[in-house]
Formats: sequence, structure tokens, C-alpha cells
Amino acid sequence: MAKHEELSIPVYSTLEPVYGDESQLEEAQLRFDKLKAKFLEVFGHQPDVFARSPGRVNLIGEHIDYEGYSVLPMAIRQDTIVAIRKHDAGESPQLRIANVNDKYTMCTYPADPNQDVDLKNHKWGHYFICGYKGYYEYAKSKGVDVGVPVGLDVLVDGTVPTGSGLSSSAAFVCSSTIAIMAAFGVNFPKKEIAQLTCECERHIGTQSGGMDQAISVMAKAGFAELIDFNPICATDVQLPAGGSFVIAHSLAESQKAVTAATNYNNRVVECRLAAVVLGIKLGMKPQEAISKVKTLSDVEGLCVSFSSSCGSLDPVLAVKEFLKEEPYTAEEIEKITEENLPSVLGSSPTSLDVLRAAKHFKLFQRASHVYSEAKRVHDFKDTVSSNLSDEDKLKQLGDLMNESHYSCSVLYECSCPELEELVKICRENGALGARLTGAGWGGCAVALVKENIVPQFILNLKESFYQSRIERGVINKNDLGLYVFASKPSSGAAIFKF
Ligand code: NG1
Ligand code: MG
Repeated sequence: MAKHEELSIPVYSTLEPVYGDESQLEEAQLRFDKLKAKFLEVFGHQPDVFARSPGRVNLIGEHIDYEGYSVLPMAIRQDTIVAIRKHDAGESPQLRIANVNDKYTMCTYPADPNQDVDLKNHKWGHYFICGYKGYYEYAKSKGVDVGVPVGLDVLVDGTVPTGSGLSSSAAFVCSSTIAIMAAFGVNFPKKEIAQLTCECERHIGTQSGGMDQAISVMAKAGFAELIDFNPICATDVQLPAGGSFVIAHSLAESQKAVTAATNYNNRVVECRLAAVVLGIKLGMKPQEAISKVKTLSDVEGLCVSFSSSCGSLDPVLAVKEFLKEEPYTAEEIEKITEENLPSVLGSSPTSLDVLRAAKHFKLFQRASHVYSEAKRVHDFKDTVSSNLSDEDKLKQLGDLMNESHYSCSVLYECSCPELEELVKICRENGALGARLTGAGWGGCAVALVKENIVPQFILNLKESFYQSRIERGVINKNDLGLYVFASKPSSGAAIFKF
């Protein structure tokens, strides 16, 4: 397994290195031609440069990146391309962000790196501003002379379905950041870009981990990647022959930026509280736990030493011993931490939103999920590199995916009825394993399917899941290919200069 994150983003003068295979190349050429024509039409100039960054499907390791645990995603073919032109001196100091899709009307912002992202008034262009702020924050920290901010013309073309758990947001933030860098003539190591884009996407108001940006920036064609954090590091994982991953959309859209307080950020907060409470129960002083413990991985050592005293090395044992299954009230937790919850959480506005919206906190369930899911990622990786036959490997990987789904659904409660139905249909039609992928609460499922049954499998899904929805007008029959497809591991971010 090779590590390869030291390099900077590749710069290409043709499309082949990224959109190399025949069926794709023609389509990509058309896409770029349209993008150039539209850029000229909207802004009256040619773009200086293009950047693309892909979406991803997470194979295993859900909702654990922000807890410091490794995850195992692969990049998909669908991506976001950002065409950009830096204004000349004398032109308006404005950021004009347009989209090839008319559904997204042009957003304009001042060319001011210190502006706040207006979270109360969500706009699609905000994701570009995340990248814009991120670039300046990072350049400043590196001592790069950024000069006076100038205006930018930007045209965006994304093919990652939004709200689908395939990380359209990271594809957009990463391609924006890289396009801005390219327009300003700088390039940084991939590893640093992965870190900076992870941090800057948080300006959108989600307390996200770094999986999506890391895979989007560092992916390599033909490989899934094991992503470690602190520091970010990607290790190529060659998946066993004979299996294929089919991605299928549940057609429930999850608007993560809008539902953050009750869904995504709520879980981040619950994990944080679970970690602090566990730390205290395992012997830390409340003030020490509050100041030192940020994630469940911070107290794993304590959990494991407790578990080993019971003859096991499984941190879940400590969770069973020290956390109660019934949900905690705020008062119960405050009694343990000897501090009010806003102070425990450092009073960030997004955490305060969570506290306002939460009735109670399911610490036992969330911690059990995180520790068991972290172990499944390692089991997945160990299975891949074991001496088993490909057939046996695929079977084990499928089992792990099924277990992951169960944990997401029952312990983490990030599934939804549509995803449950879809996962069940995948299994009934021969998937070795199937699970929700990405944050959940809608979006896609990923199924591991033997390669030789993929076409039939997809037909069966169309029949059992999509047909009735086509009849009800939820989707158009001609768009089915956008919602269910087999995916190979694709390459990561790139810059194009023609
Ligand atoms: P989605 O919602 O699929 O983009 C989110 C987070 C990830 C990770 C997964 C759950 C962002 C940008 N991404 O992914 O970091 O936590 O949920 O595993 O918020
Ligand atoms: Mg996202």
C-alpha cells in the first residue's frame, strides 16, 4: 500500500489524464466547450484556468472522521469543474459566481477575504466563499504575499448530485480553492490542501471531519484510500477483483447545511459530550476532561485500559460499563461535568444552536457506534490485504458493510425510511453488502455486488425501487442513470490550463 500525499495538484494541458476512457472523453470535451462558451457569454472574457475535484462514495467508516478515526472512501467520476478569471487592476473588486445550471442564479460577493458566510441566509455560492476565505487564511499563515484582493469571475459545473451523501459540497469547495490558487499562480502540497479545505468548509456551519476533502484532493484512479487524520494521510487500497460498487440514490435529499443543528452537528456534539463524560468516569478531573478531551479517540486509551482489566480490548465495553442506555438530559450531564454545557462545548455558535434544539443526548448509542465503526474500518482494510480468496474477501467486506449500516441506522440514527427500503432491496437482489453512505438522513446507498450481476442488479433496482417513483413523477425516467450507477475508483483533483 503506497502513500502518495506529498505531491501538489497536477496541472494538465489536455483532458486525457483525467477523463481518459473513450466514453468519457467525448462527454468531457463537450462539457469544457460548453463551459468556455458560457463563460464568454456571461463575463465577456475567456477563463484563465480550470480546476476539477471529484465527489466520493464512502465504503466504510461513517461519522467517525470528526472523531479522529480513519475512513475508507473512493473518489467517483462525478465532479465539480470551476472555471475562473482573475480581474485586472481597475475592474470591479467583486466575486461573481455563476453556474451552468440555470437552477443556480448568479451570486455576487465583495472581494473581501474577511467577510462572514451568512449562515442564516443560505446560498449555493457560499461554498465558493468557504474556499475563498480558506485560500487567504492559508496563504497568510504561509507568509505568501497575497496583495490587494481583486475581483474574480467564476463559472461552476457540477455533476455530483447535491444532498446525496456523495459530497457535492467538498467537490465544490475543493475545486473552488484549487481554482483560486491556480488563478493566483500558487500550488501547495495535496496534504496541506486537504487540511485547509476541510477547515474552510466549516465556514458553512457544519462541524465536519476531513474525509471528503481528503479523498477529493488525494484520490488516485483505481484505488480506494484509507484516510488517516492528525495528520491527514492517504494510503492506496486495492479492492479485490470481481466486485463492483453500485451507488443508488434514495431520492430523499439531505440538506445538511440547513438541518445541521438537529442532525450532523447534533451528533458531533453528542460525541463530544460522550467523550468528556467517559473521560471523567474513567478517572479524569472534570476540568481536565473539559479542556483536554475533544473526541472519542482522545479517551480510547482510557476505555481500552479499562476493558483490558475485564479481559477484552474493545472500548465498547467501557461504554457499556460507564454510560447509560437511556438518553441523558442536559442537567444530568452538567452534574457529571460540574459545568454548564455551553462552557463544556466552548460556546461556538453552531454548538449553541445544537443545545437549543436538543431535548436529550444519546451518549451510549453514539459512542458505541463510533468505536465499533472505527474497528470495522480496520477489519475492512485487513480483509483486503489478507490471504483469503477474492471471493471470500468480498463476502467479508459485504458483511462489514451490513454491520456498518445497522450501526448507522440503529445506534447513530442517521438513516431514513427511503434508505432503509433501498438497502433492503439491494440485499434482496444479491448485494453482498449494502449501507447508507455519507452523512445519511437521505442521499445514497452503496452496495457491493459481484461484477457479473451488475447489469441485472441495476435493472432489478429500477424495477423494485425506482419504477413506482417514476410513475409518481418523483424523477424522470430519462434521468435514471444519474440516480443508480456502478462506480470505479476515479482520480483526484486536477488543474487544466489549455
Ligand atoms: P457528506 O454529507 O456526505 O458530504 C459528511 C461529512 C464528512 C463525514 C460524513 C459522515 C462534510 C463536508 N462531510 O459527508 O466529513 O463526517 O458526513 O461520515 O460535512
Ligand atoms: Mg457534504
